[in-house]
Amino acid sequence: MLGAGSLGGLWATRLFRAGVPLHLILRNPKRLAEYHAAGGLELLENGTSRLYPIPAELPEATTPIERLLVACKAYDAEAAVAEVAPRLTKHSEILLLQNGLGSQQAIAARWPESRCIFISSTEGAYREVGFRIVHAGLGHNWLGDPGNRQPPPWLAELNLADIPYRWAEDIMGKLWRKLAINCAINPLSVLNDCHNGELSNQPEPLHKLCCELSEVLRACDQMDAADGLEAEVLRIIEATAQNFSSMHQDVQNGRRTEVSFLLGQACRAARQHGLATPELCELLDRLQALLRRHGLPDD
Ligand code: NAD
Ligand code: KPL
Repeated sequence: MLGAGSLGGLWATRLFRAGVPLHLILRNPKRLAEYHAAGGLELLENGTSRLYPIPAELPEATTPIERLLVACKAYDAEAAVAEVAPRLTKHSEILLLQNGLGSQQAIAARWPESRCIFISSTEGAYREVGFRIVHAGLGHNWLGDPGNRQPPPWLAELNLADIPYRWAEDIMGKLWRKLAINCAINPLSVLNDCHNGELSNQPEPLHKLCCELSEVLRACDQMDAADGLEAEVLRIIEATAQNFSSMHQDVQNGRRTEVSFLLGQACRAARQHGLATPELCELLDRLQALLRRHGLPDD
């Protein structure tokens, strides 16, 4: 498990307690020492907290890796895999838990001998302090491989670990749909500094964004992902009315966002297909300007 943060920790603790053999790969000796001092990863779930002493190591350990679960942010994922790439076995698998699109394709292209499985997750987790992770929201995980519709034989291990999942023959559709939903909601929530629910007062900008996003999805051959996009965006705004979007939380906490893999990716796809998407472009410009004002990277 590379990237033992919020979502990675949620996966690692559930796999470990189900008896699935697993090692955490931590960034550097300081982080490894802190982890050993903490005694493991702590998961707070349904009001109960438990410590899981999952073995941990550094990227430069020498044991071969057959299956690598990557749970870093999209902007860190490729560099993180590069650090452990010499350890990957010939027919290894790389499971990619990143939101948005772009990082998965870069990794799949750079390590073609590994089977890359893309995961789209709607589960929610955050890190309180140190190695204490809170399972904050129920959700689902879609796993799929755009190059091979056959599920891998080990999927049932996820049942043992109580990880809610389905194999998605159309994983690109799932990832594009989530990307489009995030593009419609998250930047507006940042620019208006508001809960998701307050966006229901802005039907006109949401409508224009959803029209352009649907056009981009169709140009990318993602017809199913385009279908009913606006209705689902409005439904999610209602369902998450009291929440701040993940991008809003990132900006609020001074953390880098994954904008380049979300709205940036939608704008790049529009350009590649020769589509004019003035609303998306303007939204990206305004968002990037705000990020710079906050002293955050704009990519
Ligand atoms: P996070 O910041 O909590 O965790 C990422 C971890 O990766 C950090 O602990 C960081 O130190 C580690 N890392 C980065 N580079 C590394 C390297 N080279 N070697 C080892 N470790 C390295 O992030 P997160 O919230 O868990 O998000 C991970 C991905 O999952 C993102 O793409 C996010 O959008 C997606 N996601 C998160 C949630 C959630 O609820 N947290 C839900 C759905 C999707
Ligand atoms: O996924 C989300 C996020 O905040 O990242 C939702 C709640 C669906 C809003 O886009």
